[in-house]
Amino acid sequence: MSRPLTPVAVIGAGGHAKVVISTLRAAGHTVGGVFDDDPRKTGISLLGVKVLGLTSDIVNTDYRAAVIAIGNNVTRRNLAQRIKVAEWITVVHPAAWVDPTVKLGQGTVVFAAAVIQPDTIVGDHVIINTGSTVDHDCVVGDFAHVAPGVHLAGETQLGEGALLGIGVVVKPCCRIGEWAIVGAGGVVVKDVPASVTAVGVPAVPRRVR
Ligand code: JB2
Repeated sequence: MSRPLTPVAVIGAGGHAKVVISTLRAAGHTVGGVFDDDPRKTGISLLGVKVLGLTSDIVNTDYRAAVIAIGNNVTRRNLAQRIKVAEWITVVHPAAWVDPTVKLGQGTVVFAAAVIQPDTIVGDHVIINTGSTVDHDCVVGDFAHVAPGVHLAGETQLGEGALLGIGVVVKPCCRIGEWAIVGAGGVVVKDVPASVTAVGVPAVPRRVR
């Protein structure tokens, strides 16, 4: 008989958290409670799960497993560094396809209808959002976000904290640097340097942050 999964704490009480809760449930987890640093959210319910307190309150609970459910990449990184839990769990929706050769880091979420193809490596606390595809031999850095409907062709590399907005398409073998952003609908046909925001078709650098 398989061991029941331990209840999971969700960190963040916004829109992204709703999708994370839904994905956790679809994957067979029980969501025990939500934590958020906005004190006005304490006591509200998210998909029937109560916001129990601030993130600093987690240490006083029995939750051993948690997932950070905040879309902002910098915030996710900062919280991952600050909060101590026994396990950051990795969640894959049962309606996603992740090839068995793929490596997924801790705290990473893969939403419904996403596809990740062979020999791709995905880091920690990454969001592979609804209906996105990551083809073979890609590398996706820690804290990156692949938004809904993004298509990453084979052998592309996405640096730590990079954000690909909704509907972005990336040509094979392109490299997108750390903390770079590609705006919604952009088509990447050549490398995007670190910390640059690129937009358009083809995507061109607009500014350096
Ligand atoms: O710096 C922070 C911080 N900033 C926002 N530290 C901590 N501890 N918490 C923070 N938060 C909390 O994250 C806010 O109190 C709020 O409850 C939550 C963010 O909620 P929001 O609905 O604004 O965004 P989201 O992260 O849930 O969703 C965004 O990202 C998703 C990927 C939205 O853009 C969604 O549309 C998107 N799908």
